[in-house]
Amino acid sequence: IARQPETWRETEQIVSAGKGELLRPFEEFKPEEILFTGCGSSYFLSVAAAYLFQEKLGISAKAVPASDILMNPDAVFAGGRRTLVVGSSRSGDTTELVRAMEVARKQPSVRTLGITTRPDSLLGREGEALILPHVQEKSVVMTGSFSNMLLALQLMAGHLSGDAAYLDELKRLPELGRERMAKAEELGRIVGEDRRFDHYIFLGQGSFFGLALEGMLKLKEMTQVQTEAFNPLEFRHGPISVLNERCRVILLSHRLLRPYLRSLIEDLRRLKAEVVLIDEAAGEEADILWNLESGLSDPSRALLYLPFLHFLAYFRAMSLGLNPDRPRHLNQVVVL
Ligand code: F1P
Repeated sequence: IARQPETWRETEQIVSAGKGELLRPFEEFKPEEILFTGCGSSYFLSVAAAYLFQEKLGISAKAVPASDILMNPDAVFAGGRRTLVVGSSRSGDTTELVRAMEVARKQPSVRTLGITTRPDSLLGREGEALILPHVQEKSVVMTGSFSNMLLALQLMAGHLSGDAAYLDELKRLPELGRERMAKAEELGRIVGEDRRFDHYIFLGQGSFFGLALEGMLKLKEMTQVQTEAFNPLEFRHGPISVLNERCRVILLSHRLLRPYLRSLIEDLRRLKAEVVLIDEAAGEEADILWNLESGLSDPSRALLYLPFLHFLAYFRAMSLGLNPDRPRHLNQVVVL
């Protein structure tokens, strides 16, 4: 978890060195739509990436689970638009993802691009793929691969949009991440070890919804505790009924949420939940507030939230006497 910022620098160099080839599927093929796909964490980073691409490039982009492409390509590719499918997979061998990419390649107006950490995997060997070989994880649970694959996609969006300010912000991430690691670990420990709570809710707006899903999945995988993720205002439409004093809400703030933040936090606290707010500004009345003070815009800041989310799950697992690297019922690669 803690070495992530070191690996971000190398990802930036790999994308920068290979950008000619990497951007070709976008620039030559000129997709009308981009579909980001994957399974588990790799699907959740796709959720974040799709939002970012829409925001940065103004192109229609969405995330679909790889199994949707595999099981119903006619529905997924209905309309026959020129579509680029970007499939992410740490292992590069997850069955649904590998088969979904095969199915996609057979469609008339579809091109594919894979992202993986394993050069010798099925995804790494077939079709066009970006490989991040410096990110090798022993743990069953994915942490650094998530942030690095997401960063690679952010960098691509930066190069494609020609947004130099955005690229400069992304280049600062290794340094900013390193500076905030001790705080991420400390806060992850405080929140993770607090046994007053046994229900965790992660809320994230826009691209941060993908991060909320990732925080939820890490905690669920490592500890099997009850945990959910929602878009912040959607949470008010029904799910809010679960709140009580055993609920902890982790709120990943976003500039778009700012006009609604105060009343949302008031609602959550009135219903007895404790709120952990990670924000880029001070001033809101949360139970715990971490002001990141990164100076980064929202589309660049995503990676700074991840070590905290990972540490939270790690410390919760450790405090329960569980091995965070080897959760029950899980393997590094899910094959069908
Ligand atoms: C995807 C994934 C992980 C999850 C678990 C099983 O793997 O679902 O998100 O943590 O360990 O695999 P991949 O396709 O990215 O290798």
